[in-house]
Amino acid sequence: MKIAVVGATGMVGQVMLQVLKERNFPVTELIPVASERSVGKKINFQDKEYEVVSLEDAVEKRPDIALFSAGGATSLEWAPKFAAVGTTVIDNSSAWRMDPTKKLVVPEINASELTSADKIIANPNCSTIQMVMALAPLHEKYTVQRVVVSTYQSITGTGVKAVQQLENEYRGEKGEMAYPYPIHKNAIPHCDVFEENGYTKEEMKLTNETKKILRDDTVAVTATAIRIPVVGGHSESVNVTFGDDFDINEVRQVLNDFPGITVQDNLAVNTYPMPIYAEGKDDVFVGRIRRDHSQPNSLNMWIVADNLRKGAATNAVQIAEYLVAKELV
Ligand code: 2RA
Repeated sequence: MKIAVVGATGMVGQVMLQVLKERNFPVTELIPVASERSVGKKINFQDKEYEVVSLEDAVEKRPDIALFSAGGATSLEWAPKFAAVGTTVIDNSSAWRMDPTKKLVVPEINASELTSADKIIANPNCSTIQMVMALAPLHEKYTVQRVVVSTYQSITGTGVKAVQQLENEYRGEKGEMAYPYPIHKNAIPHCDVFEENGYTKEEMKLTNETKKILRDDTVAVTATAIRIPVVGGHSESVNVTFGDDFDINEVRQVLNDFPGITVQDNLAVNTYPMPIYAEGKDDVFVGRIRRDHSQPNSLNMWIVADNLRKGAATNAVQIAEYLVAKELV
């Protein structure tokens, strides 16, 4: 497979290369793509050295699959150009996610929707992926009616500038700000930009993308997305109300049986998910599963995942693996 990674020098792009290597994805030729200032840089991949090329040059190489993580504007302009030469694009930006003609895919949930006609496929937002991974099997069993989610998001979701800001603040040094406020010893209720309705784009992604992936517009989701000084992954406190009642032990079993989920839920020995243990792993970790006694058919759970892996790079590579396995590329 001729694989392009667009945004190869960025944080998610680097993890995409790592995941392709770890999972022995059948790469016969890698086409690392980045902005003009990175063109010519050398990248080592599977014991070979590749040169970073421009988008123009990458299209001409006609890759079989292009993994994009280069921002929405680049995706809107260039994904159609790659698709036009027969490349299947898997895009990690928000550009195509809510386009009714494009599939929004978490492989364990809805990869079966994919066909060879899908030449631009959207990777959901990181905070959406980990939440729907837990909601999907429970929706199937008990019918999710309403979700109230508060997220505690890693600064790696913002990128290198945010990590640098935190490191500077640790050292008491001034530097470029990724956020309007200090992030060290702080929690900022502001992920992405605010919309007219008082919610941020990040919060509306949780609301809108969840409905599309679960293929059920009746699922009501309200979200509060918080940025915290953590690097290992995103954490989410999720309250769910179902149409049907449930047995809490059966809920744990349903979750643990779902591919890609690990239940960590044993209070007797302080076992619950945390970003320091989720970092670098591909599973979604679920714990603190407990009935919400304040209202019928409701429960709380705590969901943690590495936002750069299952929240971005690994999910995209898993979509590519599905396409190859089903001979859709
Ligand atoms: C964030 N989900 O965490 C967004 C984009 N990665 O900032």
